[in-house]
Amino acid sequence: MKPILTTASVLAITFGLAACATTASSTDAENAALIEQQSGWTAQASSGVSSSSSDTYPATAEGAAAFIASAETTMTELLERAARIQWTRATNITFDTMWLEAKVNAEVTETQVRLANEAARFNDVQVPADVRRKLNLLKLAIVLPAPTRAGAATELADITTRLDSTYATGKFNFKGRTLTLDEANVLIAESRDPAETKALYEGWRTVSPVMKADYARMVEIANEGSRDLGFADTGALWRSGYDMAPDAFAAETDRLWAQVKPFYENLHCYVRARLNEKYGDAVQPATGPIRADLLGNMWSQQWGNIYDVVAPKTGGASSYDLTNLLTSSGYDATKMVKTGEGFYTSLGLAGLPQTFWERSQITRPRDREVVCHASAWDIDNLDDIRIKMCTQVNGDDFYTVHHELGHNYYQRAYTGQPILFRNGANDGFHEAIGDFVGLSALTPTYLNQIGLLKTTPGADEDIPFLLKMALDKIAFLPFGLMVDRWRWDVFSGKTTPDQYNAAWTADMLKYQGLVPPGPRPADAFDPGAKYHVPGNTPYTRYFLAHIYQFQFQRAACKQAGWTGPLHRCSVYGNTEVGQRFNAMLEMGQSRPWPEAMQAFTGETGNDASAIADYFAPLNTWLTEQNRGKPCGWSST
Ligand code: X8Z
Ligand code: ZN
Repeated sequence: MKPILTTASVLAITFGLAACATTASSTDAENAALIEQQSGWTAQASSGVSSSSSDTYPATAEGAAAFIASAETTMTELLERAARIQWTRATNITFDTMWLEAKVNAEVTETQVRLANEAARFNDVQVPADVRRKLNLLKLAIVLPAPTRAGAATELADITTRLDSTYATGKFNFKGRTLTLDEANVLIAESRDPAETKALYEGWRTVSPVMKADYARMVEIANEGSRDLGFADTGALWRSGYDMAPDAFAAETDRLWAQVKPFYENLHCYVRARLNEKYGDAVQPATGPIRADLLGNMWSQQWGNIYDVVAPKTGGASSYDLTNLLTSSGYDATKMVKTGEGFYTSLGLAGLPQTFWERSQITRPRDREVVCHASAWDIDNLDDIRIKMCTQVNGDDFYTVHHELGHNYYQRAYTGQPILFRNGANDGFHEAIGDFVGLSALTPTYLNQIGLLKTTPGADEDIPFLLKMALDKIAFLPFGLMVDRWRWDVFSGKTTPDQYNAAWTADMLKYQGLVPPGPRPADAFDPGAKYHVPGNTPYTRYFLAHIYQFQFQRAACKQAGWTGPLHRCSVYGNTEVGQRFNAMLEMGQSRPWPEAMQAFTGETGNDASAIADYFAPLNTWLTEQNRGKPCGWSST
């Protein structure tokens, strides 16, 4: 069970974060007081207490423990059954598999909401801290709650399965060919013809207008469910999973963004100038926002694919082209996954089970519709771990393989925890594990060690390498923020359905400094063309992961005794680092996330200084390149 990143329902069953519980024994009220003292948060009351459990589980510490034991048994059975059905639908989308999935997802939501409400019976009961944490998790783990009225969970599940399947099966016409998203992704990465990139950008967005009405209805139902659980709206529920008050969490993301924004603006300025040089004023003006389709990615979220367009002009050195290295070395999809596994085993972690290889979907099957967006699954919460990808032999998917395996290794590390704690310390941690490994796996040193690069480049290649990394990692930051900024406003009602697309475009401009290649049609629903929106995967996790992975990298390299520049450090083969890293993973969600962070890094907070350390030489270089150029853009 608990696949990381697939449908709403799947996410609904990945447990979120509980409130901080540092006392050995506490009531909900004491717990709330403690958190309030630490973070200014006031716990929200739950309502809708079911009477069915009151006879079975008295409002005592023993009653609470028995209730939790029973909830854990219920969820263990239900989540495994649900995951097997969800896997079946995601790897074979038909009317019947959608029907089956919607049915089980409705059952999961109903059960979760019932358990969350029943947990509220113990709000004023003195219980051990781990029981309190589990009681809280029962509520916070629900991604899209339904209200308890008859039919609501079924309507919600029908909508979410339909949204996810519509995205997965989306196709459009391009130059007389019918393209899937994975084909379009390759073309937009490689094309340097602005007419083509515009057609690809706009073409893919023809799949989503049909989703808009469903999406708006889904927001209504989930908000009703969230309010029943005591949250202001679904966005507030999502922001409550970080061991701090939801408003404090939003402020924390603002703080982190303010720390990294100057760097993003520096990169934006440099890239805009180079695009202007290549395409001319008519395509890319020298000032103002960047045209979104010119950046080598369907959502302009990672820009590394246009490295060739923006590569430094002086010095002669260039960053390696990983896609070329993989294809010229005869890699196929399976070899890429085996290589990824090899990195994890070099850290002293066990190899993947045989069933991983038998049951994973590594490439797109030709005979049926599937969800291609990459995900990692833990079907039975024990050892039936799998990935589901439509892997292509290129640099992007080399990164994605390491990313997905990070999820699987986390899942396997925390199997020793009770089921309600088998999850990431917070969702950003889950996304950061594989990304951290990827930081080593993309170093020239490592690529040389595994025979992909013939030589290890010298210091003159540092700037090209860092530029390539920044195009992916720094460019991602505002995107990582804006997806949920848009959704938070939608869930709060600030953005109404008639404003959906205009608000999305405005957020692109505000955070990323980007504009679509042309006016958007009146029926456009561009957010629906990004997987995580119809898939209902909260997205701030990726923003956090882009901060955390550098904190992990800095700590790991320090443990390894590395004294060189951070971006050249690889922990490949370092079993000591592996052991300490795994100790953090084994904690799962059993403790507030700062404790997990501390266990590995010695730090207790979100800290953007590590990403700044990693990219420091590039930031200096970019400032130099941008000298005398107008930077920034206006958001109005
Ligand atoms: O969705 C993913 C992973 C699965 S959790 C492939 N990522 C985000 C995206 O593709 O938008 C990884 C980076 C950001
Ligand atoms: Zn992921």
